[in-house]
Amino acid sequence: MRIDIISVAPDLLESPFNHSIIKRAKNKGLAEIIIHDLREYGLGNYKQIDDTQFGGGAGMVMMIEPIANCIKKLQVERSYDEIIYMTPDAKTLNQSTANTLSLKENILILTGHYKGIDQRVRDKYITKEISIGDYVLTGGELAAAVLVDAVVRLIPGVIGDEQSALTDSFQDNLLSPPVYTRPAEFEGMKVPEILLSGNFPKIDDWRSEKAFERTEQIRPDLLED
Ligand code: 6GU
Repeated sequence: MRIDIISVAPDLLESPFNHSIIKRAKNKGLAEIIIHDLREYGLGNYKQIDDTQFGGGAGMVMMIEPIANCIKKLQVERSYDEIIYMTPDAKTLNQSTANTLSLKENILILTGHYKGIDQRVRDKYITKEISIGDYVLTGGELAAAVLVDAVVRLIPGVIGDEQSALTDSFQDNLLSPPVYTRPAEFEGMKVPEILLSGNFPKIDDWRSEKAFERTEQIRPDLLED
């Protein structure tokens, strides 16, 4: 999968993509992530990328021209399955969206700053808008890093143990059951007997039961649909 990201703060995106699983995905040639500095497409000597809002109001708005020029240039090289705008005023990212995106070939992600982007960018270029939760971040970069991490780890071959992406929390709309490792007893706290029993069908049942209990307690909304 090829992921292009347009950003006004490319530095923020360096580190998250050079660690662990994402790095492995890049090294194996399973994911290619390229960051484009929107400032390079800014207008005039000052490389302007934002301006005050028509109609008045606080906060600068990202202009359409630099973004349009950047997107058009990228579209000469490839056509994108999705052009995604990261913004808090969108539907929240969930596992199902991550699963769908992990099957795409080419994705372009636009990250916003300031008060947002000129609505005409959204109308003309954006095919999907994603928020990562009901709170506001300074910019879309960290949100884009979250999205890319959630998607890239699902690309077949990225995670060594094929099981593990499938048994994640949320993959079946349930939270994960509790997990334990050695020692079997720590300061009087014992690991549940069943996990030491070697009875794997029973262990599976126990895990399902605990996953359900945990979901019921913490995220009952997940059980509604
Ligand atoms: Cl995608 N962007 C910003 N700036 N804030 C957010 C967000 C995105 N998702 C949640 N909060």
